[in-house]
Amino acid sequence: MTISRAEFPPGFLFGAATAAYQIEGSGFGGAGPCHWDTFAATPGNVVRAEDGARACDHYHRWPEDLDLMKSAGFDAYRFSTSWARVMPDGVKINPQGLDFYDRLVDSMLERGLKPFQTLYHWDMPSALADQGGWANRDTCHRFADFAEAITETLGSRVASIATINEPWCVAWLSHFMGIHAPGMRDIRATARVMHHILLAHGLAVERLRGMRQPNLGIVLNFDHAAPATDAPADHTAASLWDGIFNRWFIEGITRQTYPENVLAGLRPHMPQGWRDDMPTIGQPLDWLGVNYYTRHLHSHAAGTPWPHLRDVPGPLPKTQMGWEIYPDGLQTFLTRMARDYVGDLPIYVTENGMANADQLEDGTVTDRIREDYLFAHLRATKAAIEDGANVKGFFYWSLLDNYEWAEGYAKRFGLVHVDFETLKRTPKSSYHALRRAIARND
Ligand code: IFM
Repeated sequence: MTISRAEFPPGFLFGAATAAYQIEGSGFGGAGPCHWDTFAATPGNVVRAEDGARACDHYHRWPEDLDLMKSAGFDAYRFSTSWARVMPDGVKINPQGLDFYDRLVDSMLERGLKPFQTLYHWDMPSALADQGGWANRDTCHRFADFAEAITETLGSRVASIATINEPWCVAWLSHFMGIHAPGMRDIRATARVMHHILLAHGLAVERLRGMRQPNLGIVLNFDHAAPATDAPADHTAASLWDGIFNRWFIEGITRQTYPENVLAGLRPHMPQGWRDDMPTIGQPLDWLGVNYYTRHLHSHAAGTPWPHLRDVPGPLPKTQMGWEIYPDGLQTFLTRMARDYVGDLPIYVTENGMANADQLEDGTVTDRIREDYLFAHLRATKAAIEDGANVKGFFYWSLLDNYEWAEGYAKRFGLVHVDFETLKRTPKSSYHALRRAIARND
């Protein structure tokens, strides 16, 4: 069942999201190496050791990609500006990199697309990774410098700026689980990054507020955490996961505290004096970005070290990533954010989408399963608005099939199919379904 623009409040924005490293091609335009280049070059980290050197070649093909968004009828485009492209050594400006984003933003505006910029979507310059990356407190100050430099160029033209994309991935997935760059499995580094990534956010907000830059926010990802059984130990496991994934970052920002059940494990490893940073972290936001994909079921893992938990496969249909399709979780998080944390502050669904083993046949891709996923999540968004959440827009992840990090190019999230040999773009049936829904005003 489809949906129409008229079912959302006036001014609600529809768009799509991408990220620099996943689409641009990090080998072009004088970009410096980033930690994903080296992570991918280390055997075993990324499927087929694929990297983002060429990706979708958006660096050269961006006019076609912006045209695709205009033809879809989108109101806004969520993109990221690569730190390693703008500052190849993490410090000095690469004018070619700035020019690229300068042209890109102008061209969005020419097409009537509101630019929603993200400052950090994971492309840490290798020169800073060499000095410890996010485990090093100094990186937070370098990030504020980057935020200031790029905002001097783009700030007057972008509609909004998010500091960080998905701090949980930057911290836990990358430093505790070792799945994303830099691929560490170290609880001390994890505790530091869990805190430093929010400090980087706070320092950047402070710097940009000093420049009178409006519409500052952050993009957090949320994972519905449910107990695998009714056993009290499984409830405890689910609630700890909820703390690690869903509460740590939003509570740091809105309450200037971290959840006790997570500190129980991380406290001995936190950087000295971390409490003194909480006022910087807890500055008011202008909006909150919610990324939502799935839920996980958790059980207590007896005899394992803290956090004593493991997830077990759930019964619901799954995407190509193996993620359960659970749209109710989106409604839950949007209403929970409004009720418990941000009140009336504008909330955007900054990412939602699914990977699917799409097939190009006779020049077309029919992905009804993605249409169903998309419309179910749009309905969940609408339900949250009816519950009172001030949700102002929805960005599908992603415009294009792209570099899915440790999964390489095999997992396809796009509304538009990309042939990674020829780089030809083919809009899928989901692209056309969303275009028709946005155009409908009845
Ligand atoms: O591809 C990623 C994106 O970079 C961040 N959010 C989740 C997406 C799908 O895994």
